[in-house]
Amino acid sequence: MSKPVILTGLRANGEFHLGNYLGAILPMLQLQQRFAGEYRLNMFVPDLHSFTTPVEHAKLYLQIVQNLKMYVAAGLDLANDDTYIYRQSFVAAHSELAVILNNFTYYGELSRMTQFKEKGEQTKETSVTAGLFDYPVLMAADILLYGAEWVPVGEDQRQHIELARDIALRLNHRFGDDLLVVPAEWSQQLAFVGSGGGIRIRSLRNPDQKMSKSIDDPAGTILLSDSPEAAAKKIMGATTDSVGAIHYDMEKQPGIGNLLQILALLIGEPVAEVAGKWSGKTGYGDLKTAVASEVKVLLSGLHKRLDAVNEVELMRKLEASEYLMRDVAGQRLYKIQQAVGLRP
Ligand code: AQP
Repeated sequence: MSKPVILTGLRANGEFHLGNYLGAILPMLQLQQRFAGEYRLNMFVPDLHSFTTPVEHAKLYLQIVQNLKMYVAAGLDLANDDTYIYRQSFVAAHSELAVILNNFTYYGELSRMTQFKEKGEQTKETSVTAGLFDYPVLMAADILLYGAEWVPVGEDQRQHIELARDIALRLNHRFGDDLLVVPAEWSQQLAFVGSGGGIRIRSLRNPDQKMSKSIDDPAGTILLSDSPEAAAKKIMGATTDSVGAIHYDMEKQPGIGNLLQILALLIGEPVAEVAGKWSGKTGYGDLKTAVASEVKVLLSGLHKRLDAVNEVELMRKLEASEYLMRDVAGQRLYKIQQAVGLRP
């Protein structure tokens, strides 16, 4: 258990989309391959985070299992002994630590979180909950409980990683430097992940907005469950611009930039290289066709592997990981409880 820890989680508030895959799942799988044996890998489902925005509760439990199956279909190697998959709500220490950390986090800090402001706007009619406001503190607990220095996530989670760092530094300053492992700075996180870091896939219909599970944007969002043909159609209908020539300029041509980014990640080449190949070309349709073809390959492969996932094996791994994580997290929680005066 002394290996350095890489940790990431994806809420189960809906089906995964292409942004989740390219921004979080793929980087994690690449890290699993690159660092097998050297690092411990925690890939968990932050299920308590799932209803910080509205969900259909009756479908949540099945959605969680379905999303776990998608990790495996995407290539997560369950046989790897350093890989742990678990559900946050099955390890009670997450919630307990979040309550403690709440008292070391300031209202002003949480009010400045862009995700809170954006999601608050989206859920206005149904009212914003304290759960949404407190989301980054629970996320800090998710990270700090396991001493994870490396947390590969999409660009939208950057502020939350920075807050987790601030909270860890604050507690260490107050109670001693060996209390918590401080997550690495954002620039180091990006360098660690390599080309997969800092990614923000945009909606195909509204490229000023990120592709998202909770925004009702069916034509702009490619779900991993979409049929390859339906997904290709969405790509072909993607909003572009009237410039008339392809340039990688996210300010002036966000729709084109988004397509270039998706293509680069799918074929595993740096976006600068892919953008260079397409630069100045006038055929937006050709670019869309190239992206659509790669998306079709991805989805048909995923669907085939999803059907073949052995659910019994998956549940066995899940329960064994949860059993172990309760112990790992419990030990760290106890140290923190001692530091703040709750234990002798
Ligand atoms: N559009 C995106 N581009 C790149 N990465 C993305 N992620 C989410 N959207 C994009 C990354 O996926 C992981 C899932 O995080 P989450 O489950 O907490 O969900 P989220 O960040 O709130 O975004 P979602 O999945 O679209 O859900 P909504 O918008 O419904 O809340 C994270 O690593 C995230 O960076």
